[in-house]
Amino acid sequence: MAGILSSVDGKSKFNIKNKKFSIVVAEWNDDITEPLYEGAYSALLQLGAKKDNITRVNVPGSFELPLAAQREASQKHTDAVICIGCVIQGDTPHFDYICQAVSYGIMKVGLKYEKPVAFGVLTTLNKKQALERAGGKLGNKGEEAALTVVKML
Ligand code: RBF
Repeated sequence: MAGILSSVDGKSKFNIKNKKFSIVVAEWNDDITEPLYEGAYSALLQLGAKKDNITRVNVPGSFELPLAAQREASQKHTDAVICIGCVIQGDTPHFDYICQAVSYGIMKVGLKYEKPVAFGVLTTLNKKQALERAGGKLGNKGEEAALTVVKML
């Protein structure tokens, strides 16, 4: 896989084979969130995580990410959570409400449980910007979210 992982200097510096990850994925805009999930999942494997230690949880939309992330983070065995979503601006102010609630909610979960909880949520003005960040010319932000929690661990 090209992208940010190629800039990691020797992945063996991460010893995460016993770490347990949850990836929470919003189904809204799933043409974007699926490649983001794939990016996060394969990045974890490349960095040394074991398949059996990666759990996937789906939620309807990004607004539901904090609750599911909280449920995951509260499990004693969970070491880190990656939240995946894509909010695209429309004609009404819903974009601002959703983005603010989701970013704040996800941050609170990490602080409450003192575990890395990554914000792998695209907040874009249009679909083109989202595609560029979900495996397009600007990389895959799911992959970056996975690398972030591994570094935090
Ligand atoms: N969820 C997303 O993950 N991305 C979106 O772009 C998005 N747009 C929405 C636009 C409107 C007008 C509404 C009402 C919801 C939208 N949602 C979106 C869903 C939202 O995250 C949540 O699932 C629902 O509001 C139900 O709580």
